[in-house]
Amino acid sequence: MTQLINNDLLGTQNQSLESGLKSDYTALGEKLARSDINIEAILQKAKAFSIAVPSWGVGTGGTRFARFPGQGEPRNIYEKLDDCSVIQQLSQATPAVSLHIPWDRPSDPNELRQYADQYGLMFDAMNSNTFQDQANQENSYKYGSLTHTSQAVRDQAIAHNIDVVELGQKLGSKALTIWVGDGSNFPGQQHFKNSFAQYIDSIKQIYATLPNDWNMLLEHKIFEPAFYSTVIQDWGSSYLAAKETGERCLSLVDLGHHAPNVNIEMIVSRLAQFGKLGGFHFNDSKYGDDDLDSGSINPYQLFLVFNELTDIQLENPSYSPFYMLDQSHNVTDPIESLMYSAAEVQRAYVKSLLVDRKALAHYQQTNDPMMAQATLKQAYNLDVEPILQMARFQSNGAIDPIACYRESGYRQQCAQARPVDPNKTGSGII
Ligand code: LRH
Ligand code: MN
Ligand code: MN
Repeated sequence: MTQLINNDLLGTQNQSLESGLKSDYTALGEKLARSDINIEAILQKAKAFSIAVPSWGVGTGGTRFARFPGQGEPRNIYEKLDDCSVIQQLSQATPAVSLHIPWDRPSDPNELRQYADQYGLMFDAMNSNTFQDQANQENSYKYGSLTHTSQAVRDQAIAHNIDVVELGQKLGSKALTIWVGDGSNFPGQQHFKNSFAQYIDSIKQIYATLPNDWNMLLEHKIFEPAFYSTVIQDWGSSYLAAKETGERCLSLVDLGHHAPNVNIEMIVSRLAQFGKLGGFHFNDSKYGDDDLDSGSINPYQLFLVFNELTDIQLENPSYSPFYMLDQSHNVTDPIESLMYSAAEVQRAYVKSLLVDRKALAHYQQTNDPMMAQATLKQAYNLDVEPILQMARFQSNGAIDPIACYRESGYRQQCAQARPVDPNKTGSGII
């Protein structure tokens, strides 16, 4: 397998941290044993955890006002995969990449698959894009896509999604994620019922062509780019559309796509209870769709989301929604941020495994809110870092991925090999 970070460097870095890690791990194991928790069983689950990296996340994003390109940014999907392979090599938690089409459209899908293969990378859910006009496209998405008033525009958007599925099949993907920005900026601009009916009609046509082993994931978002109304603005609209469409059509929760203070963990529970929770875009947010690194603002919320997921998995161990990161970097090195985020999501998962569920059920049953929340906090407050580090170490990743990455000089090498494109220094998103 091709590895872009020198393995000798990785080995030397790990060696310098190994004995400290072993004592921390032993100490944590002893502490957990006092609560009848076997650290080895938790370690195995941590090692099995994985989350997909968004192809667009390895580039530096922009704001609506400006874009400051990072050094050595990937210029095409192959260079994006190079960066994703580094994230996987060091974090050992991100074996798959989620593509966005047409941003990542390969001229030869087989060649792209082989390129990913050399790194041991796979392709996770495919994302379609009908929120932007593309070159040589007959109709504009200025007033919407799958929900548009014009049948011709809807047909174009439907055809694009079908095309993305066909491409995804060649790459070994198993899901299509649909997010549309369709909506309106002014009261009265759009007929609520008609636009939703048009959306459902459009996705049914896409669903009809979906391979049997694929899922279709509907991603809702409260606002932006539409600022008055958005057709798929909430989990309710997403659920209704998914339910109307078919069994393999599910809802996807992007953590940043809700109003501040919304109880996202309860949305997770509701969708799962009715068999419609299909996947996640993990990130963090303080105000809106901020696309900040996972766990950087509200790690407790992330833990509470995983607390629900672990609860569901106890009943249904084979339940495995699609996990993806979706973040955008303006001020950090995207590789560092993605490695850090993957570990934060993994940390929330591991902590959720430590919740004393018997005790929690008892406190819920006996209406003891103090002890119920203390039971959750007991798991949340544990420092599980030695488990995460050991999981990476035993899987040939880095005990300290960011230190190892910085030491490798990978970014500096990319800066040499990938000079900044002067046409991409302007303003605007992505
Ligand atoms: C929309 C979104 C969606 C897109 C991505 C670029 O805000 O979260 O997932 O595909 O950003
Ligand atoms: Mn998203
Ligand atoms: Mn978003």
